[in-house]
Amino acid sequence: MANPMSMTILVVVVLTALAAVVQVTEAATYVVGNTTGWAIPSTSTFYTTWATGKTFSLGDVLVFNFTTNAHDVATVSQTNYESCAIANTISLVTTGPYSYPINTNGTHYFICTFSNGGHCNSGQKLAISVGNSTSAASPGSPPTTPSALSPPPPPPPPGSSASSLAATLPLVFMTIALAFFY
Ligand SMILES: *[C@@H]1O[C@H](CO)[C@@H](O)[C@H](O)[C@H]1NC(C)=O
Ligand SMILES: *[C@@H]1O[C@H](CO)[C@@H](O)[C@H](O)[C@H]1NC(C)=O
Ligand SMILES: *[C@@H]1O[C@H](CO)[C@@H](O)[C@H](O)[C@H]1NC(C)=O
Ligand SMILES: *[C@@H]1O[C@H](CO)[C@@H](O)[C@H](O)[C@H]1NC(C)=O
Ligand SMILES: [Cu+2]
Repeated sequence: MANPMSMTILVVVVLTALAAVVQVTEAATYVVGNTTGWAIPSTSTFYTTWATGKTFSLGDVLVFNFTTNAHDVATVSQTNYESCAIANTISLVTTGPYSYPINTNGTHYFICTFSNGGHCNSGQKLAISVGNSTSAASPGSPPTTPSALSPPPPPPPPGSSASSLAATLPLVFMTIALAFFY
């Protein structure tokens, strides 16, 4: 039978491993544009620059900080994002500030529809890429349409937290084994 000291070590190791998993999956909150908020920026590339170098993940939150009736936030297609077309928005939020939860991988496109797209044309537009299995590729790369002859795609991988936990389990069992030997 394992002695109390071994059991104590075991508990500490397990708790440390679980804490590491929790830390990895912690969500982040981003204030779009930092202190500029969601507004007509001083340069048309402002929000592109803001997003550069940031890694957005599922569960993160984007805060669009704007004054109601001065701006809005529309989620749009890539085509509408590029042309600042304000018809056929996917969603439209007119009350600020607005917290947008990132729920899907892929590229998310946002514009302000004010002035018939004038704010967007002045640079009030944002595109962010989430995850890796996305259409985030640069414009010009061919779309990946599945061929009728190719086999069906594999099932989606399990959630990241579940796989992290699964990766931790062998470590836990190894620790239990060691605790009994020493
Ligand atoms: C924006 O805020 C983030 C933290 O929220 C900070 O790391 C970054 O340096 C800020 N960028 C600018 C240009 O202030
Ligand atoms: C939103 O903008 C207002 C006015 O500029 C500012 O006082 C507030 O701190 C901002 N909120 C966030 C979350 O950055
Ligand atoms: C989203 O992308 C991340 C990073 O590549 C990946 O680990 C995760 O499995 C993806 N989730 C979904 C639901 O596609
Ligand atoms: C996405 O990332 C995960 C883990 O990093 C990897 O297993 C998966 O193959 C990637 N998917 C694509 C389409 O690159
Ligand atoms: Cu605006």
